Amino acid sequence: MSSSDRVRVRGLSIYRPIIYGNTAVALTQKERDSLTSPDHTHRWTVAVRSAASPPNSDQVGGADDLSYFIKRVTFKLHDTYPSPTRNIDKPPFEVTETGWGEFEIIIRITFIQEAAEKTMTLLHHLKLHPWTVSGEPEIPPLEVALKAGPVHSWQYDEIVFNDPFQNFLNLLTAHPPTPLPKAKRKPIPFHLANPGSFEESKGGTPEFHAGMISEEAERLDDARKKIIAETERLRNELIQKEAELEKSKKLLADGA
Ligand code: SLL
Repeated sequence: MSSSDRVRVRGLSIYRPIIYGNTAVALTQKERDSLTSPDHTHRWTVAVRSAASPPNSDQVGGADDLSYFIKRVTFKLHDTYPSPTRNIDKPPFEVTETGWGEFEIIIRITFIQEAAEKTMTLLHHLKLHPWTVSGEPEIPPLEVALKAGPVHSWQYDEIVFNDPFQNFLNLLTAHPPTPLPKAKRKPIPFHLANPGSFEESKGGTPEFHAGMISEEAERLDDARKKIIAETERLRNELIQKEAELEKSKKLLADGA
């Protein structure tokens, strides 16, 4: 390491796209019976991965090995699990378990020493049961869950490094992330909230793609327009009600 390596490159930001979340599958009755804890209903995997998915694979994300900048990922599971703090020091940064309940998982990312960065903490709600129309949790019967296939809950994020040290920057630029595909390449997975989609979505696996950025921007824009329209409507209603109030007050004063 030369002395210039320990210099921060001021004003520069560099980021790496990641995803974190889980995939869960319902266990068949036979699988349940073979477990040491027969009350467990699902097998799940919680992970931190690169955002791009490997080609021709059912895995969500994980095209790139992130160990060039991540040293350790700690998954803090529910206390009902033995040794609930799981330190993963080499890729894949994931934990696979069986269980019966959903809970919050604390995910801590420790960067390599050269990064000179603080640990990053993320929170993920372990999702076992299919997404529903109402958004209310609903536990479907086993046959329905088995037919529906894996449940996915993944969050995209970008880890931003500001004013990185020169040697860390060199390391990052030596490992450019696999770019996200421009558009959707795979059918979306089956969703209880979209039951019509079962046939067409067979084998569907979520995949993050660049188009999602503009889709999200559109959703935000629509929401913003709705809020403006609603604010306007409420403002008019308020003006009208105030006028009515004035009128009633006047009537009352005149009558008195
Ligand atoms: C619930 N608040 O009540 C949650 C807790 C805990 C889940 C869920 C495994 C336990 C074991 C397991 O699924 N814990 O190791 O047997 O829904």
